[in-house]
Amino acid sequence: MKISNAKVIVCCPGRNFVTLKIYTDQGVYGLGDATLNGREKAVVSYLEDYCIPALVGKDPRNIEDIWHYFYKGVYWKRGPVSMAAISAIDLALWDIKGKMLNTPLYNLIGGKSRDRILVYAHANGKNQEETIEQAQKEIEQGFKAVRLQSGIPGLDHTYGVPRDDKPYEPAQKGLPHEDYWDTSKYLNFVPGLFAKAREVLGADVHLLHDVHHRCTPIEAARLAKELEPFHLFWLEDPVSGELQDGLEIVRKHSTTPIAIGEVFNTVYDYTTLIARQLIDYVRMPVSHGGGITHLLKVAAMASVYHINTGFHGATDLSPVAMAAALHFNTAINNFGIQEYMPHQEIVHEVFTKNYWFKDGYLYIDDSPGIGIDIDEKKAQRYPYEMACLPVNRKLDGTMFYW
Ligand code: EZ4
Ligand code: CO
Repeated sequence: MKISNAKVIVCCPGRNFVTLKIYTDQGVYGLGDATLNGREKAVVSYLEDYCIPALVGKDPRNIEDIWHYFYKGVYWKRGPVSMAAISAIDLALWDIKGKMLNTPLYNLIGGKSRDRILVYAHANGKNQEETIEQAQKEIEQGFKAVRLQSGIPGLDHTYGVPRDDKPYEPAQKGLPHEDYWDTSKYLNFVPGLFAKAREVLGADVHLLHDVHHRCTPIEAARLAKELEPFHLFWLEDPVSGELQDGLEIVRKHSTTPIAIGEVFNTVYDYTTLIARQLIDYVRMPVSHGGGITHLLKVAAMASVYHINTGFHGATDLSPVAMAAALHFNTAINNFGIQEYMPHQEIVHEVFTKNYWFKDGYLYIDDSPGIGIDIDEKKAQRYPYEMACLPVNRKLDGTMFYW
């Protein structure tokens, strides 16, 4: 069996997606998600100019060898662009294997550890009241876990909150627009939000929050400590992921669980955090962290330290990545939770959907492989539109983390 060809499909049904399609000489093809929000074209070039020519002629059944060909075999390794490309190749190859063996992906990586996948929703209001109201609506829809992000008094606009009445989508057309930020306003506000949320929503619902890399270690420690009475499911990215020793300071001061890694791309981003038990959840998704092949290793290492998964699942991960994550989550023992931001309807004009939400959980059907298809004609109707994530400045203009 041989890979006969491969191509990259770029489309923008509401937002940009990059999809890799690998064809075989047996008629079966596989799909992988190669979307890197705001840097899509870099991955397209990496795939088209360097990976696809080398893929043609290889036996698609040898997933481990092909993975290492593009990782170990390449001198310039790691980094989000090359790892998004490797991830897409890996997902497409697992998709092919599942289709060839006529079985869903989860059966190839251990079978079912569970029938349903716990997910968390996003409540993102312009102020405390609106955020808690939105959370209530989501709980009424059946969600057992909700992430709270709120507008901050004194700040024009905040991460996680839509600018208008449209659903939240951080990438905007054209060059990056500028957000403004003030950590002390943020730190003064967030504990009160969660105090009120617990009072209104009760003790049972899981509450989460994303700091989005914006605190120094001691600021993050203060926040994690002040949030302790409200028993968060997790506090995400309390410090920038590149500052790993900073987590030690947060850990020393608080028992609030910590989730990190949506911007990570290999196990080497995690080895310190896992082995020193500085985190509780790994967030690196299958579409950025080397696909199924590499995430199996990360999850295995995490499991040794009783650390669970909680994959990134924002709208910039295509339905291919979401379905692949659901197979992964179905199979492994140390699954924790899955982020779930439903795609707009227009996305499913292009991508099929083999998963559905019911009463707080996502379910996936047993179609072979990953189980998602792409309608290329429809994809063509929505051509790529340059869009970027924002940049962030402090109120005095100083460049900051977004
Ligand atoms: O900012 O997906 O936890 N979720 C997040 C997301 C990310 C975007 C970046 O592309 O932090 O909202
Ligand atoms: Co995040």
